[in-house]
Amino acid sequence: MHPDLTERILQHLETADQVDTLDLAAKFAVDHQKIVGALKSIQAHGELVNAEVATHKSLGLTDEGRSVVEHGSHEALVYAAVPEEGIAQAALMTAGGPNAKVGFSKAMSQGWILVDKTVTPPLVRRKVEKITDSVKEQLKQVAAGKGDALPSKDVTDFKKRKLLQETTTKSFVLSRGPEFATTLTKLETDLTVEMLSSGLWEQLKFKSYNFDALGAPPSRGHLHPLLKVRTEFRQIFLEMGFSEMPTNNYVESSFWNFDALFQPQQHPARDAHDTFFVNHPAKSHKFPQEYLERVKKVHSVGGYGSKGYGYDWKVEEAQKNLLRTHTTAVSARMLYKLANQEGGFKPAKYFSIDKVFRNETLDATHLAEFHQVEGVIADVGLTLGDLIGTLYEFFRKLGITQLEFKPAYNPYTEPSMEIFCYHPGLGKWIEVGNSGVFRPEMLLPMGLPENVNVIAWGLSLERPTMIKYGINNIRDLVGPKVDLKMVEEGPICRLDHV
Ligand code: FB9
Repeated sequence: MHPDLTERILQHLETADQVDTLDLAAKFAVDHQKIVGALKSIQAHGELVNAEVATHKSLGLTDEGRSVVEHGSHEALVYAAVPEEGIAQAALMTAGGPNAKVGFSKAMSQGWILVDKTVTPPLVRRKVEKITDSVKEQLKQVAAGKGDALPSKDVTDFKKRKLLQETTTKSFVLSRGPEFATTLTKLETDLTVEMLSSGLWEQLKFKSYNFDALGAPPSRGHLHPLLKVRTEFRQIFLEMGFSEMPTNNYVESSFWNFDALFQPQQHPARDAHDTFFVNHPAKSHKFPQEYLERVKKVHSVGGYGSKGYGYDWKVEEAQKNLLRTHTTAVSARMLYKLANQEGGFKPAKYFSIDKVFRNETLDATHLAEFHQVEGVIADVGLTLGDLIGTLYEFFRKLGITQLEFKPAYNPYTEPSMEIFCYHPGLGKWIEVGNSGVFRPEMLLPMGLPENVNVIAWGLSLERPTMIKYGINNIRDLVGPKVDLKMVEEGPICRLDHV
């Protein structure tokens, strides 16, 4: 919008009682939209002009109509394609251009050409020496803005042939308004104390409020994708009747992290190259003493039908503090409590979603810490079939229906299974977790009844989150190099519950 355009319009209205914005566009040789823009600006300054909406129907050329003006009508092109010696009709359909079929029938009805059937094959020949392409001439009239002169029957025919089209243009008929002026006064946007105290406000004009304006989005926090996916997982567990375990202790004793799970003290997982040991405090000293003795016994000489590992179990090893390597340490604590609670054992379903730490080789998808998602069910007579059925239900709620299980080994579960699924989004099979039935050597020293089995499974939170949000490198999801825009703009997480 030219700033002087508003004043040129107002000056025009000083002498003209009314004017159409289309005429102003022609007069000022500017696009009509610029006139409309200037009008909106004038109207924002008050009732300087009246503006009545006007609609104009006009004839306009279609793209095909413009092609006829440039190259000639379809019938004229067909006539021009007929040589002195004549031409087979099939050949003419090619030589006569993209609209040869329409052109042929129009040229025949105009008497410009004929079909000579006295020869074989029949040939199309010219019937007249020369033609006048009236269609082209009439459409040139429309292009020159003289469409009103066309006979109505021709207009109807050209519309039917999609050479002409009605166009409706909206414009405004302007006239001087009650607050007419030939210049725009500056609109104030703020009412100040000075204006009020001096009384100046009475001489000023104020910009009207725009109640449709959107408010400035307040700056606010944003949930990290991991937390969004955690919420979805938590919802699934709650829907399935699971209760969340208290996982607010990253530091754990080796006793609960390993010994309680019947993991032998020489197991490589307990080496410093796999586990982060804590120096301060280096040791835990408070354990349920009778339970500790039963753990010591089952490791060293066995019991409950097991022959144990046959080594000299040391409490000093069990006292060592570490950063928990799995949330199964928390599950062990919960199962011990379940076995020894007031009123005795009752069936339970627990879950946890929290950080675990492993001193492992780092790569694009693995850091030394990740969030483990774990589900645990304790009940009388549970079987591997119950575990498989529970896994199908759990993953169904994640949008996954095709599962496969592969026998695996864990020190604390037997049988154990790796879980694989066909991931529709990735279009391939992927590993999605591990699972198993806790061993009697783990459960019976806790004091759980002999007929109680505990099934459990685990997976990570990072892998599904990276897949869901299309992140390939774990360092783009967590750590100091994360682009906070990713956090801010990440969509809400909706797992495809099926
Ligand atoms: O999460 C894993 N993969 C996964 C999970 C979900 C997913 O998308 C959802 C379907 C929509 C996509 C992928 N994995 C386990 C498999 C692999 O990523 C693996 O490379 C990494 N694993 C971690 C441990 O690696 C050191 C994932 C983590 C894991 C593995 C096992 C357990 C927990 C976490 C366990 C357990 C367990 C077993 C028995 C009893 C109790 C707990």
